Amino acid sequence: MFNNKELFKTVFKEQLVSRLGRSMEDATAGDIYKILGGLIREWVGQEWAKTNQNYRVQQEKQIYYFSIEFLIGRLLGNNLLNLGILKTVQDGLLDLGWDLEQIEEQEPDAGLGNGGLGRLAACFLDSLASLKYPGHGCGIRYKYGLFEQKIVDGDQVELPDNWLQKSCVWEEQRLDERVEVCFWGRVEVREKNGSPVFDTVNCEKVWAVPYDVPIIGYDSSIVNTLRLWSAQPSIDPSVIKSGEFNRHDRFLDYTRSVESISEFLYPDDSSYEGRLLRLKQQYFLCSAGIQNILRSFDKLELSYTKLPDKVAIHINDTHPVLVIPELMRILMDEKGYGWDEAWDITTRTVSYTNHTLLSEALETWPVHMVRELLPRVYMIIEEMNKRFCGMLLERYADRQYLVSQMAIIEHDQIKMAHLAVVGSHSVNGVAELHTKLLKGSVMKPFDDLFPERFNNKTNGITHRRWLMHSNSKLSHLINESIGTEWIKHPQQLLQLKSFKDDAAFQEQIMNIKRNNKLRLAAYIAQKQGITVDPDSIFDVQVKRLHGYKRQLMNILHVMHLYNEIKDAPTADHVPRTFIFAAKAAPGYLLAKSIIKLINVVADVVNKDPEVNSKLKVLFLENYSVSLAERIIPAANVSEQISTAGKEASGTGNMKFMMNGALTIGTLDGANVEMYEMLGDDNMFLFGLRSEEVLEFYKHGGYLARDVYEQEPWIKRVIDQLVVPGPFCTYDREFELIFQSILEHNDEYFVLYDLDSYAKAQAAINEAYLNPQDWASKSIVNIACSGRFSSDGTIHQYAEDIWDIRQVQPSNFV
Ligand code: 26Q
Repeated sequence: MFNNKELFKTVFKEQLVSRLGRSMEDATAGDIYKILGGLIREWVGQEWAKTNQNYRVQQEKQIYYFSIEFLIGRLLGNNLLNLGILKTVQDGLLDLGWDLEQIEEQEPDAGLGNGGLGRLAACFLDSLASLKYPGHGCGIRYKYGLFEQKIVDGDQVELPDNWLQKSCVWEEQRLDERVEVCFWGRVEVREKNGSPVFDTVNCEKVWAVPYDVPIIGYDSSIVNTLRLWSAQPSIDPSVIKSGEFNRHDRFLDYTRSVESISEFLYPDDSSYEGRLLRLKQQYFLCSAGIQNILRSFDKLELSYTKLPDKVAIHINDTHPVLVIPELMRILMDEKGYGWDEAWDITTRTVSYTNHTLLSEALETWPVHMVRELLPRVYMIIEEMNKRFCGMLLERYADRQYLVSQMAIIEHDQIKMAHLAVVGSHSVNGVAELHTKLLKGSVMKPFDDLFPERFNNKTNGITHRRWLMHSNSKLSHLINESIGTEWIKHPQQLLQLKSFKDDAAFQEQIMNIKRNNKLRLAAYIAQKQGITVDPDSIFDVQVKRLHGYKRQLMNILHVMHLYNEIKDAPTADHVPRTFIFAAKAAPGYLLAKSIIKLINVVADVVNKDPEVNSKLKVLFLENYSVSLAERIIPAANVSEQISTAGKEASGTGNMKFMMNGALTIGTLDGANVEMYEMLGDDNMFLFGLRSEEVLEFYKHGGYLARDVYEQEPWIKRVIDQLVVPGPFCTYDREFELIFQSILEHNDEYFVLYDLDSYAKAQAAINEAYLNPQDWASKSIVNIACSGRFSSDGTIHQYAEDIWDIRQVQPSNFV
């Protein structure tokens, strides 16, 4: 049906009538979306069932990717692309009077994540299915995704993201596969055949109900599964009769507390209740996921010692680390294994990725909290700690300090990263520099102890979503120039290098970019009523708002440009449009005041007729996957300006590169590997190196106040934060920002790097004045970006960590 436009149109119209009771003439865009999504979901059902059946029959080893976040965004466009039916559907709908793009916009973003870590999980699922690997996601079906951001008078306001309101066309509830998860209770020990047996009594039971989302591979005939768990009350009628729920309000309390488990991504953790809820979420995911894996494994009728041959479990940061004690618990308490055997099975099955070196993001949980909520799991963690410390004591008899430094439990806190390293067979960082720093700093003693465990896997992005879907014109131009082999082998994009000096190709590249800029300009005009000049440099910084990402440095530089223009209004300036989008964590006040500052500066700059033909500033609200897909193809300049050593990898950097933007950046995260390919000719580097930053942290020697006193233009912009003037309406308006720099000595070296940043920005202006040269650099960026396809990353995980193989659907029964 989907390969024949006329047939598609006929079926589509029939469905519209039979399912919705609507004729084509009366249908809304929402109706069209619903019918189209439903049709596709049904159509992939066959291949979904076939994939699952064959995985079962052929007993292929499966990888389960556990993540507290899956930032998958919209699925319609990508599913059409991967199924190879985009064109038929697009043309068919056009005949019926509808523009596919408009239909795609009907789909709410599945915002089940807040940034890089969650988006990486989504890119990995796309690569797994496209490369025919048996790999699935395991996550939580949050009722509300990451908050919707509104900007009101320059301030961020958070609204709930009720993405399921209109029901999700892709998901399938599988009630028959629900499992029970237990909280609280008390552990009782009894003896059976001379061995202790542990029972948890009086626990609170919760149903974990799976909702499956098909993950469709690109031209692969593989449909893998993202299984999202939802919490529902589990009430045994006998319990109600027995009187425990004789009071209606207690029943309601229970129901509320259960449903809250899968209600919000990142519950507010400023209170004890909030933190407890987060811990509940983590265990809920781990326990449901592990029970589910073991249930499938049971069907193979193999010994559990064979589990690592059939299953790999990967944990995306430490949030799902409780899979380790949970697997131990089931193997020992339910399957009858002893500690050593269970430990061997568990560690050979689990692997772990670290995504951050920031100390505030390294998870710890108070012992009492885990002990109360998960008494049996706590006993197992305690035993792990005891055994591990015992081993350390023997090995490091002369260096006892290492024992407390490496312990899993210390000062009544459980260190989840230590638990992850000790309980898994592989630990990886997400870019070469990050892995080097991980091995050399926070994880140093672990790397000394288990050197074979540590490895690097540089992140990647799916070129299907981030190039083929979001920038289809560029994708088609590439096909015309180097053929289509790059689609399956993205490293082939390197062939584009031979076009870098081809004037006709350069012009085509620049035309596509200009069209993308016009499309973004139209969006901006519609949303904010502001016109932007498509011939200005579109300079973009879009990512979570965080001190280390240094959006502040960017906006301080913009304030400086404003000052320069005001000082010499008739001087020449290369016109620039600075575009920001970012969400700040609701409780992160400094980040919120940076959002406010950006909005204030935007307002001043955009309204000043002396300035606004040369400089514009936009803050686009509610940054999300779909907004990223609109913004990134339109960028000329990509801002990747984190304090060196702080950004584990970054993945936005790769998306911009793949879309032909030039990067202004520090030698941080994966920027280092981009630079290795691009060199000084094709990237604008500036700022401190990570070794220098570390040296300052260790030995001091940096005083932000010195820079402030010695560089007049910097003093001027810093003062403008607190002295009434163009950007500050009342005395000390941006005091928080001012203090973070001068009182707290600029933790992220914003002032230190500001001058070198301004010089790199000036170099960009120079380069932009030569359009051929700029186009050539842009082409080299696209050509080198294939190295950062998540396909390459997934092949490495598959081979080095998971030991899984690509399947051949042609052999499917
Ligand atoms: C930790 C403790 C308590 C509460 C929350 C958290 C928490 C939540 C989310 C800690 C970290 C995160 C998310 C981290 C993240 O997104 N890291 C990014 O991962 C990307 C993929 O590897 C990298 O490219 C980015 O550099 C990294 O910042």
